[in-house]
Amino acid sequence: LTLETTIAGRHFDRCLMNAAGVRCQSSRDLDALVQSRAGAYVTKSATPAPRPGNPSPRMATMPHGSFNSMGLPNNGLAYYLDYVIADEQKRPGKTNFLSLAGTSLDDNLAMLHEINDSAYQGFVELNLSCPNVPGHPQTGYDFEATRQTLEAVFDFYQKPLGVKLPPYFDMAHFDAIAGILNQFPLSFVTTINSVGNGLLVNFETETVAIKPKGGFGGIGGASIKPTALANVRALAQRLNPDIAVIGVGGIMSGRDAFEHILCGASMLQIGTQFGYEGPAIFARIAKELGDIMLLKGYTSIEDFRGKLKTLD
Ligand code: RRO
Repeated sequence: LTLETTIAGRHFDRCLMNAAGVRCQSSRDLDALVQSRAGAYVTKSATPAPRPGNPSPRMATMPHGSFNSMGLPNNGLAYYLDYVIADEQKRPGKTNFLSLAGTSLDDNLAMLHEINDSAYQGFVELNLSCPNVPGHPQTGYDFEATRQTLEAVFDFYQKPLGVKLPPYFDMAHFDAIAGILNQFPLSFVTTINSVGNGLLVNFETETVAIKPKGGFGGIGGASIKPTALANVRALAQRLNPDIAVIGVGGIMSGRDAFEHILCGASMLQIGTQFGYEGPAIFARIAKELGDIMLLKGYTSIEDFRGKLKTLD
């Protein structure tokens, strides 16, 4: 029995990794991911220069999830690019993910030029869906801006790249975004980012729960699994088969991982629950997923990936 997977011709020993943003900001965080049973890691979304992010409190726990408006705190592109290049030298042949989230198209293009000219061989996950930077709408909700971004990127960028998308909630929007993504040589799409701009109310204090943006923030964790599964499924059904779907949203158990794969995911990212549980989660979920596959008689994820049945 194997949990291996392939994305754009790159092999991964296990189809489990962290979701961008969670426990991946410092080299210490990233070292812990390297040491864990994750099949890969993704670095905290980078901007050209380091950013402190939004004022605290900027994260809250919920009974069935998480709530954040971090505001893109990160150590700047050079920090993450140095880390991933050094890691590739230490562990040749291992592919990882460098996440980028410039707050303008120019910032994204400047970072991609730097990466294109560097020794980095791995994947870039271009984040088109950060919900938490005041004054900056999520690019993924603007179909024309998304198309223009990808035009400008693929005009020069030569290395494997995918995009991190916000959740969509309408069949017409699934059609529209897939129609655009299919025009470009993307290696993967990662779906979904947090469900943006929810509002958490503290009943006792009659206040909002977090300080940035008047209390509005992105929802993660168990509560968003149905939305995540819908986005994985809808995109897997619409995208060119050479664009892999990376599933993220509400994975807390091997069963959740199994459901994401049934919907079409080739790789699974864990955010909220990785934040709560730490790097040991990857061994736990791998074991639980392996046990389910054994019980069902599957020996690789390709045996059931995308094979969710409908009732008609
Ligand atoms: O840093 C954040 O506030 C953040 C980002 Br960039 C993102 O893409 N998703 C999220 O939930 N938080």
